[in-house]
Amino acid sequence: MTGNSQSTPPVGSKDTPPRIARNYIDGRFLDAGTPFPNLSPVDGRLVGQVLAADASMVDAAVSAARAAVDGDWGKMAPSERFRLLRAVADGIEQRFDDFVAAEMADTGKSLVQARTIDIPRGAANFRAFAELAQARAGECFHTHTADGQRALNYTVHRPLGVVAVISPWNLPLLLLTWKVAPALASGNAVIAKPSEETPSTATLLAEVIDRVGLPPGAFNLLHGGGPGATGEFLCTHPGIAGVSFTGESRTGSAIMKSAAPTVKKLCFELGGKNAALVFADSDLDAAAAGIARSAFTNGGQVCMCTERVYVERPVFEAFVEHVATHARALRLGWPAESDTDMGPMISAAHRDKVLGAYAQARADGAVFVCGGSAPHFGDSRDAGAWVEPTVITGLPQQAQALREEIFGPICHIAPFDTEDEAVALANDSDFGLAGVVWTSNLSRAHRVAERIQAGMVWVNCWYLRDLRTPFGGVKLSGFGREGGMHSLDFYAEPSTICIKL
Ligand code: NAD
Ligand code: 6OD
Repeated sequence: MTGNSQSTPPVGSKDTPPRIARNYIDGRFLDAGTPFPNLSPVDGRLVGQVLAADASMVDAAVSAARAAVDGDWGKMAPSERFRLLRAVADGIEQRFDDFVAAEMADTGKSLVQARTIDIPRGAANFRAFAELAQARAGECFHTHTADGQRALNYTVHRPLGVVAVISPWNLPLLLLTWKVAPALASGNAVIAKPSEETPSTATLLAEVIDRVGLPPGAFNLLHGGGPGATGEFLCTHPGIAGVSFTGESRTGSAIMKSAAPTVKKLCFELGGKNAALVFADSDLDAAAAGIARSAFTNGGQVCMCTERVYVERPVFEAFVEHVATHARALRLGWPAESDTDMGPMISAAHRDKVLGAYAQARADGAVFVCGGSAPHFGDSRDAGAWVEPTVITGLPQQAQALREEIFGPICHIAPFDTEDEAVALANDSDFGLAGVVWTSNLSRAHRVAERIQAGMVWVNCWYLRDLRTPFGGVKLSGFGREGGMHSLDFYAEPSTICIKL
């Protein structure tokens, strides 16, 4: 998996010059676009320049994508399409080290995480959706009407046409390919817009796709910002049939408005304010380690991260200390060091937002059990976007830190007395993405999991994934589901064909 068989230098590594993230339209990398810098959140150094696509480049990408759907890509035998997608997975693996270096350079995430989660999933997404789309069956009915007519009714699945996929910065390749792979597998032409914070692995993906030889226009990559920029241009464009978006709930609301005049099909994976319930009968060592993992992985910058923890009162105090012990042990280090546990926030702006939430929690009366500020390193990382893993207690349920997504390495822990109270506290949120239950009582596990108003509930684990299962949220956490056939259902519409017999 780690062989770096091609010669391209890793993006933005210390010993290579900064690279330019170019747009990819109609099978060509373009030098056009307005440059903006990509800065490392580790120490503020320049990773590279990014070329933002303007409205005319969005038009060009939509025209190229349309031509691909109407031409070679649309007419290609599905088996050939699936072969190409598997070749993209192979191509990611052949350049595994380049992808890992690029993801670390943009985000500062640890080598271990990039190697074990982000990049393997980039390849796995292409394989999974090639297989699922290949296995997809239509419906078929022999129809006998009351007045004696007979017919054969069957369904075919048609791609939407040109789709835009817009992704965030926290799991850049994983979340972009989670959309690109099923969209292509379903026969759409895709215009991908990664976050402006994380252009590098998307650019490498375009290089892989180019080398694999998808027909020009089947996959296009546009860099740039959101409001009043590339993202909004895509969401208002009449040539785009659907938008799959992952990001903040507020952004989802803005995209809904942009897409409304042209009635685009939408799928939204939005923010979370996820709760974990820890019952006294659980394996408390496993639960504390699991809560720490679910709160601090990727610096708490994962949509399913647990920011609210409710613990059964008899074990509350010991449990708080147990989680804090895990938090204190986390090593904030250089991304490439193998013992680094946690990297920085994605940007100085996001660090300030997270520290602002810490300050608000303090003002609202939170007790800081550990963390609560920016670390001091005494080296160039002091110019980066770091915050300490933080455990707090003592806030009322209405405090801002328990209502709004922080998206940083923090969890608040509060006690509960009864199962009903625990469920009510978990559900007392405008969000409904994920939940976690820790218990060794099997009946309780089923009973409580079913009552949590969230798209995904993990019991005695967290972020254990099967790519065939539905993934998504309720309330402010979005609508529509990705994963398995649910993704394919979004990217293709069934059409019924009725043959009179
Ligand atoms: P964001 O909403 O700021 O940006 C996401 C993407 O949308 C970026 O590519 C951005 O350029 C684009 N964008 C922004 N405004 C736009 C507009 N008006 N029109 C079109 N595009 C626009 O989110 P972020 O800060 O990159 O990511 C963090 C957020 O994403 C958190 O809220 C997190 O919970 C959420 N998230 C959710 C999931 C999930 O599966 N539910 C997964 C990852 C992240
Ligand atoms: O693992 C996935 O498929 C997925 N969609 C993860 C989302 C993570 C959010 O930050």
